[in-house]
Amino acid sequence: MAVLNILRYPDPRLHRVARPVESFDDRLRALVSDLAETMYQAPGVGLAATQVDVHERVIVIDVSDARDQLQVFVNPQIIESSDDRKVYEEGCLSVPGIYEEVERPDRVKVRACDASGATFEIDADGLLAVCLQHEIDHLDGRVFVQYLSRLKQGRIRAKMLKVEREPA
Ligand code: GNR
Ligand code: NI
Repeated sequence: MAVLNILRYPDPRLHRVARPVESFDDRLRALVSDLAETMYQAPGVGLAATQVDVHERVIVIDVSDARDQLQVFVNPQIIESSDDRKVYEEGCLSVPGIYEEVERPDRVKVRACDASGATFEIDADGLLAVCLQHEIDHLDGRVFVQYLSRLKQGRIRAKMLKVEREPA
């Protein structure tokens, strides 16, 4: 188990497209365990492997209040999205301190595998639906700030580069 370093926007590695997992082995289970530990320590409600510079299609999510309902999604795919859309104020561990409204489909159906390779489907709404879309975007190299205006993206980029230069 290890807490991994989380890449920060505008790191270009956040824009790599992750490849599908092919082997459901101990290495994958170790990655899932490290992602979960990193997410809980942050703390965050979700984490995509891309954020820790591992470009494989693996996500962990826990939207429970007690932080005891870990959900693992390997090779997740959105197979249905609602026409209804909803605005949610999103944040991201890779863009610390920035919270902005993003509009997305309100409900999604996702097909994925668990850490042992068994396929399952889930109908998600609320925060889970937001989080699944936010995390799958990470696997496709997209960060939520890319949904904002060019002006806001520029301001966020400048702020992140400034913070990066300041000592902790
Ligand atoms: O911890 C997180 N909170 C959050 C809040 C609103 C919408 C999305 C998220 S995901 C984020 C963790 C993260 O950056 N995952 O990639
Ligand atoms: Ni994020």
